[in-house]
Amino acid sequence: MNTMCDIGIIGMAVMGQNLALNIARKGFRVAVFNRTQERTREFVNTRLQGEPIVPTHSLEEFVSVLGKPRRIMLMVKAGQAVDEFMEALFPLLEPGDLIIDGGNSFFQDTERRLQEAEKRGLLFLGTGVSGGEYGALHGPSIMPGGHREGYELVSEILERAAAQVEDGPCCSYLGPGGSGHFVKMVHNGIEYAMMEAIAEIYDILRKIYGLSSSAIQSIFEEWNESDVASYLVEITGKILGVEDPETKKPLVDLILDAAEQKGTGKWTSQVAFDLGVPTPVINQAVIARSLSSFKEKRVLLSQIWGRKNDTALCFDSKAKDALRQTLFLSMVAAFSEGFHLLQVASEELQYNLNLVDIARIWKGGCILRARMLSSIQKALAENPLLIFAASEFTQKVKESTKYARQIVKTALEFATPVPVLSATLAYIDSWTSASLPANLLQAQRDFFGAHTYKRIDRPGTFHTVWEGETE
Ligand code: NBP
Repeated sequence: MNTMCDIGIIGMAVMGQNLALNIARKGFRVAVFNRTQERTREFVNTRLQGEPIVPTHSLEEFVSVLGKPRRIMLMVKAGQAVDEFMEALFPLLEPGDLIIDGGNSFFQDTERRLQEAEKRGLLFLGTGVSGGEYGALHGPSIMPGGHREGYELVSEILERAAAQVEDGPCCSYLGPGGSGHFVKMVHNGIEYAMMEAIAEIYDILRKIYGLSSSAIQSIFEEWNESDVASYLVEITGKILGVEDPETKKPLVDLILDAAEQKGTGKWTSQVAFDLGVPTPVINQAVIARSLSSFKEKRVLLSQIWGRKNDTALCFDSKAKDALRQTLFLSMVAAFSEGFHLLQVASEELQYNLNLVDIARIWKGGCILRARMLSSIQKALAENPLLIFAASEFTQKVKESTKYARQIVKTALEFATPVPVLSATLAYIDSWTSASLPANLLQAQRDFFGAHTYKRIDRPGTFHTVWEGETE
């Protein structure tokens, strides 16, 4: 019997442990290693139930138990840890061996690492893994990019470990270079936007309509059977139902309202700016997290402003429907921005991405999984400029826009900030406006900087002396 391992995983924190168990339960033999040995020991002692998992205690031992060509997956903290492990692995590996970085690495780091691996004759895959702890164990969405020959070496393992949906495993080779991590970064940007949209709807429900957490819980549970059905709506319902064991209050009411972030949302916005792709909904979600983190200053200013949270509106089924339609619109806008960014990146960075396939592998296992992804697959197959403009969506988006205007207006009247919901409207209204006030911007630019402008009534480039000569 071959006792060599089919794959090795480095990094035994939550993701590495669960992925190792998942792969082993599919019948593959998995070697594991962690910088701090205690973590490996604890994993072996507390979680193994006869799975074919081989704990190792040095990198040399780890490499020695792997079948050739060796397949090694790093599930460590993104950044320096990945570089350190790669440096340590290089002298132990042979040409044709494969390193997979399964963490949330920045795609430009992945491009660099791929070249470093290539110089040594090694294969490299930068692979996004979405689904958190549960997904890693039961089937995540896996987004690999890099050397195609590398993917061939692990396709069977990754595709069997991935979540399965009606049209296949949620894992597919995405493209060359850092494309896998690029797609995962955009996935996280969309995730930020959807989370913030849900949070803003929750805020309206509790502050303007005065609903309790348990009443809001029922609404999200109901919505999870509708056009906004998704993992994030589902977990929101569950979260709102959890009681703090000590105080017996809803736990969510006791959590400090200061959001943290690890950077993938910010990278999405930064890259979108670099590529000239408008992503206001995602950007506002990133900004909302940063602003929330200034808790003490907000408390001080709210006292100076004399802000009170008087609830005033009566909640009824019309309001509930309008809020659902508003959430639907923000979700579609977030996906539109994300797929637009992927489309432009695919051309600019020569990733040759298959957007329909990306929508498919997001349908299961990952944080973005949502009922609307089946419609998004169809919309993308039409190859529209933007998803919300595809025939699959136009009518419904137009309809939802009317409701979103009412909701955003109400929120503004009550000074309840809804940056993502209002950015959603601004995004759709801007894209569907034949005329924007950029004519005035061009005039201003020409006034102070002689930047020139174009006219609508004749070709050419023009400059005007807008007032008397300055010299
Ligand atoms: P963490 O991101 O918390 O990283 C912990 C692991 O990194 C441990 O194995 C730790 O080893 C190792 N590590 C660190 Br920290 N610094 C190191 C260094 N300088 N050298 C060597 N090893 C080092 O783990 P995670 O939450 O399981 O996530 C793993 C990757 O997957 C990350 O890139 C993460 O962004 C990504 N991801 C996470 C999730 C999630 O839900 N958690 C979801 C999707 C993707 P030690 O035990 O010796 O400290």
